[in-house]
Amino acid sequence: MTYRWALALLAVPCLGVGCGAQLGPDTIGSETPDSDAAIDSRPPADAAIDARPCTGGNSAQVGPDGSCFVLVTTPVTYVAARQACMAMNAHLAYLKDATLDAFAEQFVGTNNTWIGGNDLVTEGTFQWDDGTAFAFTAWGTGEPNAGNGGGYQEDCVIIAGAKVNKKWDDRPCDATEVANSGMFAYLCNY
Ligand SMILES: [Ca+2]
Ligand SMILES: [Ca+2]
Repeated sequence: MTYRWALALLAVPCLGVGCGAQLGPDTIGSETPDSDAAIDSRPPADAAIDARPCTGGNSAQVGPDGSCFVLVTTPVTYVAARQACMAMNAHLAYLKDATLDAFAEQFVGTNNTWIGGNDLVTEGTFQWDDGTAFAFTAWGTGEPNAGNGGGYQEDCVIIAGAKVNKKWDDRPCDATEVANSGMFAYLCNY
């Protein structure tokens, strides 16, 4: 399986009960936690995608790993954000180390912004949309708090740009859980 195909499989929408079953050992094994840093070692077939100009959304900027981050400030649900990133042949951003996270926190400004993490498969166990577990984290104080102590479901992760200290916060994935919540800007990466 080529890396490119592995990425395509990993990009299949995967939310809710049974989601994990779609990520077989092959696809999980093909994306190690460090693979995002290995852009230079990607095969030629994938290089063409990464060679695209870094443009799109409301603003776009090359990150410290050389990949492209695209910020869209129109508030949408987590699923809609994921699909919008896929439509630009990208994915919601995985912030797997402090350098990437610091860049992303600065880049999103004051926007509360979806990144590609959630605990939809197992409550309390967050993972990136590529199936890798959270290793590095940058939770805000008291987060994740699962809806202020479990009062409601908070299963998707934002950079809380509207807060002074930003950092990560689990929030409802859509507006069905809490009125006027669950719709945020989003950060795509490719
Ligand atoms: Ca949760
Ligand atoms: Ca929270």
